[in-house]
Amino acid sequence: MTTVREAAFELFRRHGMTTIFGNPGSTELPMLAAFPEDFRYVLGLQEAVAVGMADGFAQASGKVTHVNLHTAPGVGNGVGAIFTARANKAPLLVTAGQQARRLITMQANLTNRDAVEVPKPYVKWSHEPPRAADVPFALAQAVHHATLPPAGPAFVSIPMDDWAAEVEPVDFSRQIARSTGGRARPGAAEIAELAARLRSAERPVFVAGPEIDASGGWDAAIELVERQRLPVWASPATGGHRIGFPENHRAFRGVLPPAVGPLGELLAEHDLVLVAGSSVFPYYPNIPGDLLAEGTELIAITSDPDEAARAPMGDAIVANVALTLQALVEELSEHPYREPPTPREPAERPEDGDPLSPGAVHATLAAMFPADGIVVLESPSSTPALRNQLRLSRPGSYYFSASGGLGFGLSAALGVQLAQPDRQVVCVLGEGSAQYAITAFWTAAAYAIPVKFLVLRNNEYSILKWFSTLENLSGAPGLELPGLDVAATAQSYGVPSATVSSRDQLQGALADALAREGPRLVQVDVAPGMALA
Ligand SMILES: Cc1ncc(C[n+]2csc(CCOP(=O)(O)OP(=O)(O)O)c2C)c(N)n1
Repeated sequence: MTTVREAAFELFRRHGMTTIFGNPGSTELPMLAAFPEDFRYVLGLQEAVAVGMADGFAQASGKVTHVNLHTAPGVGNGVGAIFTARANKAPLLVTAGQQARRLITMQANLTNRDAVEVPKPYVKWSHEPPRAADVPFALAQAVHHATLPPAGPAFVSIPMDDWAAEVEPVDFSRQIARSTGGRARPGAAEIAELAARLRSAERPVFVAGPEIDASGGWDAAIELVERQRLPVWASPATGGHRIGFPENHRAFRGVLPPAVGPLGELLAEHDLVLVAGSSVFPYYPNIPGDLLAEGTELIAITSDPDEAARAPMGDAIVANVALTLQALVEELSEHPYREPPTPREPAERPEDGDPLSPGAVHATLAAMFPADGIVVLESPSSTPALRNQLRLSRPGSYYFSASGGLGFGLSAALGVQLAQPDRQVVCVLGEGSAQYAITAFWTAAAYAIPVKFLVLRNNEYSILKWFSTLENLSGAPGLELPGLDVAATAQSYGVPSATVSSRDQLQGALADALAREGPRLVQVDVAPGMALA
């Protein structure tokens, strides 16, 4: 006979899930005891950090990733990060310990009451197996749910006495031998029709969404855009958790505004909008206007049926984004007469200012950014400035929280770096955002994860002040953040840190951080306010 524990670890092995993120409690010890040597456990000191690290690892490795949480309070701590992982379409197996079966009904201490209900709105599947012997099968199902499109988290609650129970080896072998694939091609007729609409459009435009990168459609998107001479916009930054098109390409125009009115107006000059790999659209905030101008048509390509169904306008093709773009490329040759778009201006270097402007900080970073570097970004009021100054242009170079939930950036950066050890991860944070996952600095130091952190300190929640003005709201408390020192905090967790205020100091500190091994942090004092360039 095989134990649940042996069966589960064999299942994890078969799926390449040998890195487990987590925060343990007594309900998880039976799973973790005698931890196999071919597995690696990455400890987060709070569950939101463990989930965020797993999210970054899953996205940057393209593999389903296991995060193990402590019973009810641990799952509760992790829920905000699970919500973000769902928005990011990160394939996660989320497991949590549960009280021993015979003690659940009497609600002994640590019982996770109605365990499957808590994460339910934010996971694709939530389950507590009815029998110990079902645990490996439930884990297998969760892995398939997590990876099939749209990818996302799936949850299994596991009573702590199940691990030692026995399973039928035959059933188990059948279950772990299964593989599932969801890279669906669009129908030939759909492709022919879309190609014809694209060919005959007068002023078409391409909107590049995060799923281009996640599906491996980067080269096909470039080929299609070049052949058809399309101008390109990135989908709004609000839901754009990855970059879908090289931002230094001559066809690239910029990042779409996220609110209904301005977005509709910007697209009004086009008769056909082809959206690839984005919802239509991750709107925010509520600035009313026309969703789309009279005379503008829209077609979206997405692997997510929910995105296709909930779009307020336009047609949709539900299929793998990369395969659909490749099929379009095969169908379409060079457009015979359309003019290629004129390249936009290079980014202007904003005035340094005193304190430094966020744009000047990002221009400084851009000048020394490693060619194959990766940015993990959570610096809300400087997001547009970073996108404009860095103009990232390689696949897998950018990760951002699609849900808007903070705490993703700092933790995900560690997961991304673990998944991509040969590329330098630079994590750009606001000092307010850093607080939501502050204990991740300990993991960075303890596991020598060589992320370089750049923290912009403006002593306030700048973006919330900007939103207040935009929405004509005044008098809100709680928008000032005096006296935070992320450098001192990170240093106390073991990450060598520096604080700078001038451009020369910033240049020196960044160069030093990039040249050294291990994690390093540079905190820079910046002027408050929204930075658009
Ligand atoms: C979990 C979570 N709590 C609260 C918010 C609301 N929120 C959005 S941006 C922001 C300010 C972040 O501050 P900081 O990182 O200093 O960035 P700045 O706005 O100053 O650029 C807050 C609190 C959120 N998005 N997520």
